[in-house]
Amino acid sequence: MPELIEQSKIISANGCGLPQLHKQRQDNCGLYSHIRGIPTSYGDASSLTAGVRSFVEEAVALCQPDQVHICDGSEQENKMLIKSLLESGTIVPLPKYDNCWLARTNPGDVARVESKTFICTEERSETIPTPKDGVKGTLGNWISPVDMEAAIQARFPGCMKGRTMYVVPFSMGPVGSPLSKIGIEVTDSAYVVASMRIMTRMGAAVLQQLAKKEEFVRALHCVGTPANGVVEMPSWPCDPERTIILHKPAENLIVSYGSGYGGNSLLGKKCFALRIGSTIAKREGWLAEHMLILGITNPKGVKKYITAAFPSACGKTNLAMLNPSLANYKVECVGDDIAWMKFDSQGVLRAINPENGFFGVAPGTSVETNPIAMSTVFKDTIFTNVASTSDGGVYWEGMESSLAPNVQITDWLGKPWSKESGKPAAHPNSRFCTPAAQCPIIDSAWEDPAGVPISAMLFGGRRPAGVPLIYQARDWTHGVFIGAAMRSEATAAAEHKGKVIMHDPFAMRPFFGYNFGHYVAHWLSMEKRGQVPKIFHVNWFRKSDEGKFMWPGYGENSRVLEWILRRVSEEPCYENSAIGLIPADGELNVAGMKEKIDMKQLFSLPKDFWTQEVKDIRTYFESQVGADLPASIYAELEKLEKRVADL
Ligand code: GTP
Ligand code: SPV
Ligand code: MN
Repeated sequence: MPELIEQSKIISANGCGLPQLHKQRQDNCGLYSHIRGIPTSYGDASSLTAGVRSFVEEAVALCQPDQVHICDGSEQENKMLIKSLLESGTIVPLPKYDNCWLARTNPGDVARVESKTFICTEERSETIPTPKDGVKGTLGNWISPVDMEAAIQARFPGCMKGRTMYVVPFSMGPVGSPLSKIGIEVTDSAYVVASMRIMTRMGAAVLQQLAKKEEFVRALHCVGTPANGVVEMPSWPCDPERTIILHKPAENLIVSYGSGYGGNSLLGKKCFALRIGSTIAKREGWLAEHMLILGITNPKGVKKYITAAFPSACGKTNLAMLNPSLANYKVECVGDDIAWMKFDSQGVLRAINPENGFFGVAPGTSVETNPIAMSTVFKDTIFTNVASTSDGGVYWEGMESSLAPNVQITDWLGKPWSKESGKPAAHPNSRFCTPAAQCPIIDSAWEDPAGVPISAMLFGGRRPAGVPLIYQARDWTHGVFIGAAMRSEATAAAEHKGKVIMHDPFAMRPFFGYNFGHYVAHWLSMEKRGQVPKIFHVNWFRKSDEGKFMWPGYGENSRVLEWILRRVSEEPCYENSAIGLIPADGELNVAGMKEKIDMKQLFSLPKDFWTQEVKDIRTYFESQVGADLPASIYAELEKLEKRVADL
């Protein structure tokens, strides 16, 4: 981002949505104990670099907080934050565990809001492909610079009156790694600060790094107040009606208003690491993806790293922490949600996890399904919207077996709960926010500034019908096609209703920072830049006619990873199928499985299903992406259509 310093001048000059202000003189003692006349209640304003200072000054003038707190990331600061969160009733203690807290949000603020998330560019076509006439685009939302400015002016002036503005310096990736990037989030939510401290490298070290090289993404966040001035739930202020999440890639700027939840407010995550990140990656020739990163060692001691892109709530955290059922395999975790990948000077694709923690789906996490997560989250963790127990612990769907007898359960809304309630105790999108370093299988190279070398990439989603457990792409272009054609059942991670099968290309549909057609072209171009990994598609979620999962999943997925590793080392353990390479008869190791697996059904390719599938993919490509989709992807679709016709 070498142009950023230049941009910071431009931003100061033209306001970029924040009013233009005059530089404030430092006060007499030489310390910046005021910022534009507003006292700093914590931290040292003189530690701010010039660009950060001018961003904060603009934010102060716009939002008019009562005081400014400059975060240093210290233990002492965290204690203060927790104390204030307890006082406001935002969190309650969980005395059963060590330094764990439970936040209950306003029930209107429980997930990302894709419909209120916008990318701002001069031209609409830079942000989204042009859908066919009369078709509503589903590949992101565009906003013009004028409308973005108006949206800010309608919400932000004076929005922090009576509140504290926190200045959060954070690094995505290890501080100082050549693959890392820095952000400054300005927020009025102590919950966000405490969560950013877990999810990113946050505090004084980041400011010191900025002093060496001043490049950073600006992120402004406010929980907001409803237009009628009535704060429904003082412990969780928000403004769901007017929530808006804005990104301006040309200025590396994020502006988020109205929600305190997850990806809406922890701006380092989806807003920076994926939306803004993907635009930086396009410019600089690398990839910013919604992918887990894991290391897997086979019984011979050979270790490979794999990434996998599954849509939200489709199994990334679970796979990243896999406890292999196959003997003598070892999985280690580098990251569970986001991968930044770049070719090194040898042409090897290397990945870092830009995050520092896991913001994981709680329901379904259990000692049976993800014992590693269960041994990570009961220390130094902030839980959000899970249920609580009368013995000071947490509870969610899936934890039945670890529930102590005679405990009373209080659901995520704070109401008494029993199995007979007929509603889930924890919100389906309830989460744990926990430090990655605590994960017992965290990879020894997870903070390696050079990243880890990637041998294979997986795409996958929730496909109850028609899609087999595993297949391999024939080559890179075919693999990119598979990513572009991905579909999955909707989950609770966003505002979608029901179990509809949605297109979710590359598991990035809610996270593209620029036109999806151009994104596919960028992916295709990676093949010219270095050695590209092999690409696979997996589906743990195929169901039988009786509606049961045909594959047990979780630890048993190690069997699929074993086949992938064998393919990475070019073992001829495959056969051709209409959709790609699948395990040859007997080559997927199912020896010793508890369940009897109907392999024929699991790998069947019903002609009627695939005929409809290729039709749907064509309709989707033609109506949503049109001419922006590279011709070679249409050519892949044609090849698939021909093979499906021969089924
Ligand atoms: P985000 O954090 O939203 O990006 O989600 P994620 O992709 O990390 O999903 P996660 O691993 O948290 O899984 C979401 C849900 O899928 C949980 O309820 C899991 O129990 C369930 N799940 C994960 N892996 C499997 C599997 O192999 N089989 C089955 N049947 N369910 C799974
Ligand atoms: C997702 O929805 O993919 C998440 C959770 O990882 S959030 O941080 O809310 O985006
Ligand atoms: Mn995610």
